[in-house]
Amino acid sequence: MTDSTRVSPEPATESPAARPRADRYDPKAVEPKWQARWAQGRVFEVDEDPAKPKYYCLEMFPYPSGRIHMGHVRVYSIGDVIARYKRMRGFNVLHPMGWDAFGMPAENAAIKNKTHPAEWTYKNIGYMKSQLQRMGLSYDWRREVTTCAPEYYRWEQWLFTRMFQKGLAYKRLGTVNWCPVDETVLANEQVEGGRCWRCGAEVTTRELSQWFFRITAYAEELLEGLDRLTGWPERVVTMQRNWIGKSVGAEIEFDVEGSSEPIRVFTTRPDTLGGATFMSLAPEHPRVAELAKQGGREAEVAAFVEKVRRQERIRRTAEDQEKEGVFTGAYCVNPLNGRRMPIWVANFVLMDYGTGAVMAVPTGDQRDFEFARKYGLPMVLSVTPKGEPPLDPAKMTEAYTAPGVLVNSGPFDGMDSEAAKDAIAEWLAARGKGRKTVSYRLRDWGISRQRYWGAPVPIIYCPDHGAVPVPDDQLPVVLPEDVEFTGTGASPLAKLERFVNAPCPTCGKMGRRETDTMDTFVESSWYFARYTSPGYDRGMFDRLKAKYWLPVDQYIGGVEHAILHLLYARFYTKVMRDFGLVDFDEPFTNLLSQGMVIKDGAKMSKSHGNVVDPDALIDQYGADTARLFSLFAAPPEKDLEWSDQGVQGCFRFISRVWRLVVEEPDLWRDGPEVGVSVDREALPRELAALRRKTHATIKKVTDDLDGFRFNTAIAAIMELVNAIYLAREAHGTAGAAGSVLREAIVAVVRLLAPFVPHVADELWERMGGRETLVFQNWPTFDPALVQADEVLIVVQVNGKVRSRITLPADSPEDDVRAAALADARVREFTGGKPPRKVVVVPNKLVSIVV
Ligand code: ANZ
Repeated sequence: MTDSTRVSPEPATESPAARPRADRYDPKAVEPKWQARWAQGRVFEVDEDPAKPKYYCLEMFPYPSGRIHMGHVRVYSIGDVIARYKRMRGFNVLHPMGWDAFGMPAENAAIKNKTHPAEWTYKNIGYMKSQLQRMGLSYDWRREVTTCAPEYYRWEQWLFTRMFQKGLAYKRLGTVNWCPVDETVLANEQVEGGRCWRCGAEVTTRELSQWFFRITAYAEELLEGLDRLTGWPERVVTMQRNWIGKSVGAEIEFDVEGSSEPIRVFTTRPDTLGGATFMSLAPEHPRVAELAKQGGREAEVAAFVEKVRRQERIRRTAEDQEKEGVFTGAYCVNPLNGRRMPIWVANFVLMDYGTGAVMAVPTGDQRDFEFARKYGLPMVLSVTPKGEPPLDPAKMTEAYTAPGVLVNSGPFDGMDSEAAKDAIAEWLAARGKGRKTVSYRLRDWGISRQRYWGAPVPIIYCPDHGAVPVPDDQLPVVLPEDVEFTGTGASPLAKLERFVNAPCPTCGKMGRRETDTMDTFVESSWYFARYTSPGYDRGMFDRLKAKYWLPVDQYIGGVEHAILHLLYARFYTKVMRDFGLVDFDEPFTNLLSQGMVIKDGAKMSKSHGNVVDPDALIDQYGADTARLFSLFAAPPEKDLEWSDQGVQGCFRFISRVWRLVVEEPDLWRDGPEVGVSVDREALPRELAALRRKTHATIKKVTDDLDGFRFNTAIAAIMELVNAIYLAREAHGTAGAAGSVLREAIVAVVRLLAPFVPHVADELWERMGGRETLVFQNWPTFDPALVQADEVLIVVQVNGKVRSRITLPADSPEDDVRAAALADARVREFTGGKPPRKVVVVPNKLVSIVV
């Protein structure tokens, strides 16, 4: 359980209805007023200011689907608290917002409702922007970036042409989802349970020529860089590491009987080579047909390959998947011992990993073990446990995969298996039969989409010059607007002759324009840089401005983007760096991955029918309550369980703070910033305690905000508010009590400013504060008062120090005496007997005489 659930925001007994109406907290009056003031004062607009430290706070921008949902409320509240807090700490804060505006839903809507994707998208943007503005988020709206605007994707096309010239963008065959009924390519999102989202037909795959970004060229750097991302959650770093999937091993060549072309395998266990008894090829391996022909088993092999093609890729590699294969009839030769090895085709070998060929070692690898048992293939031991009699392959029930010593391995017999990995790789290398190598799971990034609503790939195919990049002065290649959406056949762009027919930029001969558009992940790979100079028309961004603002100091977004978006943005950053556009390696110094919003045990979503509409929430309680609840109900990285009572509690808490200020106008006669001028010694105990609590709370909220523990920060403010009510009841508001209360209430309002900015500004104004809290300094605490919260008291027995006890400062003398006498160390010396004399020096010393 978190701290925040232990502190009840408000005793349920107090009823706001008891107050006269004019004094009531009314977010409908407060919030629009302050939103207008902020906009008028342009308080969130920032420019480069070398005199101030910069802070770039960024939340992942939304897809303009139509309306914001509670997940948006949560992530944007988190980002806004950080931005507002850093502003109060004196940073020059860049906090922008924009729209990830290309993508399938707009096109699907066009097919269904006959509205143009652009119209649908811009309408949604307009509405969602008004929703975000109602939340009082502190964005510099001048910097709004919309990725479907030609002025944005122009620069993406510009970089594409550079990447093409450097070989970082290239075209090759790739697999796409294909609907045989609509005769169209489907995006992954359009495949629902293996069927076409539109017509329900079973989806098949097709090989199409596609564009790729060579992200694998950066595999090692993307992996290594993870070690330096100390501001990222460990779990995201681990997910990226696994996705890149580096394996160190060897490539080994096996001569094929009756062929001059050897087959290369990739293995992480060259030490097991002596136990390799057959070879397994991926069904898609280019040598399969030739070998089956040579082995006279063409029909069997072709039937098997066709069957595997229909199996899903994930299924093929799952551990419980039945291992299946077929013999090609051909043989190769083990380079270590000359053994003849049958060549098989197996469903669990994938073409896009390693070399698509595996040397099978049934005694060392579990899949090979099962495969060999099933098809009666030979088993030879090569690694066996150290210091034990060798295993007997006939009696093994599973493969032996741990390290051990080598047997049946010729010159390497008796060698430690770990040492043998290198030794065998070197032995092979010396004979031209292999070499040490590294393999990555990471694949090149397929960016081609056979869709309309995306940035066109800026290439023209010329009969003489092949693929020619569109020159800079012809960019952007603008997406034509007057197209027809049927959802069937080729992409709408391919049917548009006006678009397709284009002269070759090199020779002027009529060519054909590329009709593929780019994956929307390309736009989101660099938008953070565009915010630094959104209107810039001489490049992707103004380098000087980018130099001031970048990299992003704090990035915030859902963990569902832990791999692809964050990996692509890291890759793109390194590409931009290598083109001299930026001078850093990583785009996001710190990352916060917020949890989901849950209701009734399930993720809040339309499909679960448990959605709470942010508009309704704001209508009823106001944006400040919506923000406060989404920050209070859970730590940011955990899931947030929706609770109507929690929302009401947050509203009541704000009302309670409101009353503290408006019920005591006399406290504010001289404004909020009058210091506390009271004789500390003369303060009644509760008031001294309240002062300490005020300063301790400032310290705690500051520490918690630095650590993004928003929920415990809010809980601490709630506790302070409770203490203020108690002190006011006991001591009234006159004289010294008034000045201590004032100090406490002022602290509450200022500490609340990042969380509930509208009501905080309103109260600040009612207290006589100047302007808005946006630019007020963050409150500071008196370290002496914070330390004094607890004191260390020395306990002497007969004049000698025997123990030390910690007690709340200013504890009553009786409490101190009792605690000292009960201390275990003290009792050793008093023998538990009643003392002759006890002297208490407050907050310092207890002297016991026995
Ligand atoms: C022989 C061997 C013996 C292997 C042994 C393992 C254990 P990781 O660690 O994931 O990189 N392999 C290689 N390419 C493959 C492909 N395209 N599809 C399926 N499996 C493939 O795995 C590397 C190991 O996976 C390689 O090492 C190879 O099997 C298999 F006792 O080679 B090994």
